[in-house]
Amino acid sequence: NKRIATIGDAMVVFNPSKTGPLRFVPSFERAVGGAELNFAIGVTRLDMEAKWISCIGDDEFGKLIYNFARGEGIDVSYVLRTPHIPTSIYFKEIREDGAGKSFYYRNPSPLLELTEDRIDESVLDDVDLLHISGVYLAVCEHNIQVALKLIALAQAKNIPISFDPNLRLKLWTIEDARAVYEKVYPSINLLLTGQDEFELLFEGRTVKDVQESYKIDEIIVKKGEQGATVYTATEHYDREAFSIRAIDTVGAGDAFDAAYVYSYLNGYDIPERLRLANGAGALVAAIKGDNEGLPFLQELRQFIGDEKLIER
Ligand code: ADP
Ligand code: KDG
Repeated sequence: NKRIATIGDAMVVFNPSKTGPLRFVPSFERAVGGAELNFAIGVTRLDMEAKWISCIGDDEFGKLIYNFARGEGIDVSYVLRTPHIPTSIYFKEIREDGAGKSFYYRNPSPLLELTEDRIDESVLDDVDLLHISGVYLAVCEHNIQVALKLIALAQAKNIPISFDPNLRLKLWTIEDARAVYEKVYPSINLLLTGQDEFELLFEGRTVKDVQESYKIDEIIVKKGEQGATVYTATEHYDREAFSIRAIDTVGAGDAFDAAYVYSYLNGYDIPERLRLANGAGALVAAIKGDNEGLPFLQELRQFIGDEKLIER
């Protein structure tokens, strides 16, 4: 099986019991989230192996997250615990159309304790792809140094790198994000970005221009209910989304990334990767929660119509 590594914060998520402004929501359901952990769950459910590098609080919520990640079959041998900083949490607001808004309680994040010197050179020894997301880069200042170390290690071992900017303007400014991402783009093979995010980050530059300046093999633009487009140096491929009723779109992008990376590492052609990735994104958007909808391989195949679902 192929194996990926990723690094990032995880949080206890409080999902609202009803839609609308948070101040009118009286109760919440506790779940677990965090962009990179969602990604790790996504690839694991698709029969790959995932190493999730992190640091969580040595508290009740940290124990919950640790057990949850283990339960999903993720390699947690690089998950540190700190008694000094509480595990991050966030509350989610959901609009009628399924769009979500996050209210974070994650500053400081336990990732403050995961410094560069705690990353062992061997961490990527058995890994086929490194996935970095912008949430990680935003959470603590030193994370950029840690990420650059991992990126350098990956490059030295010829391991492909995927990057999702996952721009969170509640965590930092667009200027800070742009400056940090500039350091990452030249090293990556896959850029998995939302359409509006691409426009915010690159301010009117074309995909072709961005692709050529940083020599990115594939730029994958996610377009919500419009599906997604992949740009290579010479071609582009467009694919419609699957039709669903969106309940909670938070996490759809991570699901898309997981299925895209899965099919990329397994040698599928681009149209097929798009089909699987759109399918995974739709399945997460169709139910409440950041990662509950992440499909197992067979569920994904059934949803996109490759396998027949017999239920009686
Ligand atoms: P991000 O969370 O990164 O901004 P999107 O919201 O574009 O990403 O969602 C990622 C992918 O999930 C989309 O490209 C699409 O495949 C799927 N998706 C998201 N929202 C919907 C929806 N309303 N209907 C169908 N598919 C969706
Ligand atoms: O992509 C989904 C994540 O954004 C969510 O699970 C948690 O907002 C989150 C974050 O910052 O990681």
